[in-house]
Amino acid sequence: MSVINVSPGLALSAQPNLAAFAGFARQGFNKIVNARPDGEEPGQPGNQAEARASAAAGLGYAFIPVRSDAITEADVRAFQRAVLETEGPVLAHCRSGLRALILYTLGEVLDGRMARSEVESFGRSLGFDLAAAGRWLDREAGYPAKVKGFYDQRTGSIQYVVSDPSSRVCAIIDPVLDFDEKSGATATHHADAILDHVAREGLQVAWILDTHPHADHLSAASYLKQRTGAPTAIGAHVVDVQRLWKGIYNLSDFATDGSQWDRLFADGDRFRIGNLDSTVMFSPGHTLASVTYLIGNAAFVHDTLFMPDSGTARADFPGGSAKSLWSSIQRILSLPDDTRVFTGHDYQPNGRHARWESTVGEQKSANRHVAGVSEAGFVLSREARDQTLPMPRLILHALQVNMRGGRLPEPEDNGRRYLKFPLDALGQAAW
Ligand SMILES: N[C@@H](CCC(=O)N[C@@H](CS)C(=O)NCC(=O)O)C(=O)O
Ligand SMILES: [Fe+2]
Repeated sequence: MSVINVSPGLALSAQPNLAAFAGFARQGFNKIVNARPDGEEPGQPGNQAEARASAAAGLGYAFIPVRSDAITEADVRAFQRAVLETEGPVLAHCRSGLRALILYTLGEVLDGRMARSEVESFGRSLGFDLAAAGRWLDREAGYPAKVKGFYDQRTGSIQYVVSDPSSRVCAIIDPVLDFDEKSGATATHHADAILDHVAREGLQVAWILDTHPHADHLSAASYLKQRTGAPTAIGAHVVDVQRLWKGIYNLSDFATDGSQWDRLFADGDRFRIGNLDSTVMFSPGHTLASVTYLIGNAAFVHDTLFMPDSGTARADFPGGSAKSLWSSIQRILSLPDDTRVFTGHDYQPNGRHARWESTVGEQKSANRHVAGVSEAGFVLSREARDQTLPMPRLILHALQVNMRGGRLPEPEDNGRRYLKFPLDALGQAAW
């Protein structure tokens, strides 16, 4: 098996046989990176077998599967981390080695260590055609909105900073307030990482947006408003969610008028992020109040569609509806095929790295819950699957904070804040 050295920390090969893994360890490699989706051709060993062969050979292993026509920045960063985290060289492969080299090269250009003009000749020097990497860079450079995703491993949530490169104005979407339910501790590590990014890039925050009142994590909207002074916003139907949960929590003096946010968006409302035009689409189903933000050619769809290999969000929370979710998804899929789709969660199916960006075209052709499925079929399978899902770990913690726009409950007379839990209210336990 021929191995091509790319940098001191990285070498490439074509698809290796499992029998070669022990030899790689003897040659001094520390980790295998498999950049190839399973099932591309008969006889391909696949993720699980490669993970086992790596472990048996004493090698680390990372699964970063990509298709060369659907590479995203998350793939590039995951590949960089897999190499950087490893002391000693990594051997990366796909079918021919090309996709692994594309991932490496894109990271070098994004980080300014290689010029765009050097990409093709760098590829030729190693015997590869990197035209696809060049096309990726040119396409990204032409997008009206610049999107940076921040993944929260604890909750599988993706938070976004979306900015207008011409004015350096940005919006923050769905920021997470860290919460450890075992100790009751709150923290702002993720929100502060977003603020660091904003400061490093010289951005001005114009909006702090939530797509819906989250049921699985606390929103950092209120904290970020305190830190930046930017207005907060959410979908106007949040008032229906407030009414519903005010009852569940038995809160007597809680205002259910949405006054906890600076702006409530109705379907079709428009707003600006610098020179970027943004439109709000009402997208109910996962919750009563969910919205999609369409910013430039980027749709922030949160918990409607997940990545094509994951499918769709659940629709069984109080106020949820699989039928409404289907309609909302169809509306998203009626956007132009090249619309970029940014999802709100990724639960890393099959042990792959976290990914969050796709296109309407990819979703239409490959979403495992939606492509080639009828409305009736979707509703049936969505409802059946939802019956098997336990409630999110933090649903009772999260809603009472998120229906207050991400504010924690007021402190009691000892200065401490407390959460409150209704017992036997949701009726969906997984014993
Ligand atoms: N295990 C997670 C599940 C969170 C969850 O239910 N996520 C929602 C979005 S808020 C979902 O749609 N999940 C789909 C699924 O788990 O298949 C937790 O406990 O937090
Ligand atoms: Fe959600």
